[in-house]
Amino acid sequence: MGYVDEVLAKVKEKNASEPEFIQAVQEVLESLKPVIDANEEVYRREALLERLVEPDRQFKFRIPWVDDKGQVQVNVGYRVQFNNSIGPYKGGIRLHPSVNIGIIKFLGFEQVLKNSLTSLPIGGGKGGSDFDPKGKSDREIMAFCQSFITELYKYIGADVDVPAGDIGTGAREIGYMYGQYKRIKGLYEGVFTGKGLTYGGSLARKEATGYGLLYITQELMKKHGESMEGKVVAVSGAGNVATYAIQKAQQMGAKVVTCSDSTGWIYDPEGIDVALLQEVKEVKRARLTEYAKARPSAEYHEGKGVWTVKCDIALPCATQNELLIDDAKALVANGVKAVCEGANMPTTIDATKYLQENGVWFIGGKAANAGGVATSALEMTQNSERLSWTFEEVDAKLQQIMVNIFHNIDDAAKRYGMEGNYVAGANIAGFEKVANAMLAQGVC
Ligand code: NDP
Ligand code: 2IT
Repeated sequence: MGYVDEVLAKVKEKNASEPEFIQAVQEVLESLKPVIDANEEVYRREALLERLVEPDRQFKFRIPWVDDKGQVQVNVGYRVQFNNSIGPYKGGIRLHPSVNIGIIKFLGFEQVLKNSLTSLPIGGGKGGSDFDPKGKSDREIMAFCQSFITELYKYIGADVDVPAGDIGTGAREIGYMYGQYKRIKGLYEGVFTGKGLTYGGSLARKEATGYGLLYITQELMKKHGESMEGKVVAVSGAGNVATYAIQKAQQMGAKVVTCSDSTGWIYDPEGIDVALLQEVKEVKRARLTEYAKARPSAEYHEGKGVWTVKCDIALPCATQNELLIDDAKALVANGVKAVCEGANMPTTIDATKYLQENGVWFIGGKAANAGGVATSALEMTQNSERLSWTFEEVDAKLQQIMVNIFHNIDDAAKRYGMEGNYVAGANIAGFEKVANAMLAQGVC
């Protein structure tokens, strides 16, 4: 058995109850085979892959908080510090009832390679809780966030581990978490990113993941002699990533005809009205039925269905494993040209292979959604300098970073004879930098 297969077999055996983690590792290791084969002796001796797939450390803790009825509630919190060979641990905090250690580990593992691709000095980590922010009052959200940080503060710091947003964690939650950290530590430091603009946040961070997704998609189209102008785009999700992906796609002249949340989806043949979507989701925190009520051109459907719509470009921006093999078949049958992942691991391994085998240009999340964390790193830089850059400055840097990522992953795939396989290219380019840093730093 080759080194990759041996390590993969061990990962499967040791983490049998963590299917998402196994999926993430499998996708990466299998595509790294040519690189590993070329360096097998050194990597084996150094146990490089065994070290890469085992987090540096992981924390699990109780989060007690009091709801509006006076009832004590208990949630579980996690932080996985995966790898800090190229910079402090960096990655978001997910608040969703589905959160467990396997989900946080898969996200942390992907974050290591994604952060490497940004070319900025950030390692990988991820955290979260099974707390469900839906339907909670502001006071309940604050009580939860304060309790979460009362435990987490021990493990984070501006040069140690810098959390940010993810599903269920936006500016409101980051604000409460930052306030509690500052209160306990007595330190005003850039320990979170995605902060409010009045206390150290960066302009364009809110937009960055969605905008970055479109900057790389545009570069992909350009390589294939196409542009975004006039393209029909299907987006899933209706949160932070989806909203700003839709906005930027429309600024580029495309028409986005769908969005979705966990209960249903919208088909709006005239193009999604972003201002209305922001009002429904960011201000009212309501369901997409409210969007359909206010927009005569929109149809609302219960359940899943975004990928059944005819489109040129599909951008999954909701959550993991939301684009399955049958969705991939429907997209191909409808003539999709490109699929770029705004979410983390939204496409299953078989669906990814089907899309690639049928000539669809596919960029995985590690590259395609790296604009969010890249801009987080720019927020860290601004905090260190005690300066804030203009929206245009940050946006221009983001654009350059995404264009560079595209060319790096394209080149990496070419170097190993896999031209056009941007998934392999991203895994290889992300891995090379981390692997070199790990080898240079010795056994640790
Ligand atoms: P938000 O919480 O803002 O939005 C998530 C959206 O996805 C909501 O519309 C939500 O619907 C939907 N969704 C979540 N879980 C499910 C589910 N199990 N089934 C169906 N729909 C679901 O999160 P973000 O936009 O920040 O994150 C979206 C994805 O992008 C995630 O995979 C995240 O890890 C990834 N990502 C985020 C970055 C960021 O900067 N925020 C950066 C890079 C990647 P509902 O409201 O009904 O739950
Ligand atoms: O998945 C991700 O890259 C994020 N949720 C953003 C992480 C960050 O630190 O900005």
